[in-house]
Amino acid sequence: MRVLILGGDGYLGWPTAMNFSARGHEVLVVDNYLRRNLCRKHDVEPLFAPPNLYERVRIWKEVSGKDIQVRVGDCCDYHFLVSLFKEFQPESVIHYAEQPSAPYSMLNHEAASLTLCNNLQSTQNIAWAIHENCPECHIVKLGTMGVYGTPNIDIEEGWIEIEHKGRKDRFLFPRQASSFYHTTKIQDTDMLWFYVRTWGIRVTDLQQGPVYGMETDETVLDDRLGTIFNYDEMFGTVLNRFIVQAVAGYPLTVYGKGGQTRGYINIRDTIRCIELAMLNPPKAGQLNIFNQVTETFSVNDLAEKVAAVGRDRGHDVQIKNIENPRVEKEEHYYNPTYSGLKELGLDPHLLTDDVLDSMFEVVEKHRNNIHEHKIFRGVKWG
Ligand code: USQ
Repeated sequence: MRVLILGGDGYLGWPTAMNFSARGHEVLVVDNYLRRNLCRKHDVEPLFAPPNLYERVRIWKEVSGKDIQVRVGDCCDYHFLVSLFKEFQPESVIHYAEQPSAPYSMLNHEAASLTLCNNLQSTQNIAWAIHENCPECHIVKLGTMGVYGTPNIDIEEGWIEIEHKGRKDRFLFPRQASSFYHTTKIQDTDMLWFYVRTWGIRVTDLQQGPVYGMETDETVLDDRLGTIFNYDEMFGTVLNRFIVQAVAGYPLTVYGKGGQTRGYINIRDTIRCIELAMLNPPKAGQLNIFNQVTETFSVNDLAEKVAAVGRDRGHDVQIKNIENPRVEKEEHYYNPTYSGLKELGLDPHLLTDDVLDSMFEVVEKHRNNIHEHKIFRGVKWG
């Protein structure tokens, strides 16, 4: 397939680009380096500095013999985006081009506004670019499980049938996010659902849980092909952070009681899910929603697993419950459905001690790059 990957420089975007290229898809990656720039601005650079996108594709060509095309630009610039659709005529567009951090979105007014404008304008532009240029093109948008919040009922895969006063209808499952970033992900789903109903475009929304890991079949081919790996409070996800903290001898930062439960997924499975979604597009005028997680854990479960493997590897791992900077339930019911992607063929990589060991190995190799001041700054929701 001809695949346009928007946000192709990011934690998930670059490994997706290499994987799709390796599997024979024709890939164009686009990015405006927003993530890199925000990391630089806020002094939270990743564990190792990846080469720029042009350099990344040169290294990929050297290693694999395959081409990936690159454009550097902003998806919020409609003329730029339209030029990509006209020139490349993608069959699928993978939409990763959003500001992905919940804490960043709660930092201050400027950060909240950037999150709002970037996430909604990019999504709006993609819908219009498709409507006006490639109406058959399938949008695969990365959503988030966080849109559902932590309701006291089972979470369905996107939709719920409601019977009210003797009549029935099917609606999007109720959403009530616990950060402003997550709220923009509710809004972009609503926007796409409107355009699906109105224009008959094709969209898949993948409600993904926090991702962990840094190794895929392609990143392991050459150190220079590694993905952006953040361990700071704003751009690092919890399990990735805990591994770095364990290696640095920094007590694992469990927020509050640590009973917060989420659905997690290995980065390898993320990429597979994106491809499965892409290869199984909805009909025109249909919105597919999948819950993209493979197992659920509480923060306490993750801390204990990391501590056990870390101690076996000789690290002095401590766990510390610290005051929760976020406003979220610390003890709650959590039972999401996540069968759709398995039915399409996902064979999950679960969180085993071997997986944790291999994450430790990579982080230990870069231990001299860990800066403790980046680990916790306490961005408060309140
Ligand atoms: N947490 C801790 N200690 C930490 C960091 C996090 O206890 O040092 C807790 C958080 O309070 C939260 C849980 O761990 O309850 C997960 O936090 P996270 O930072 O790993 O994930 P989150 O902020 O929810 O966001 C991440 C990605 C986001 C994605 C989302 C999926 O940054 O892009 O959309 O995971 S989900 O959480 O399902 O909404």
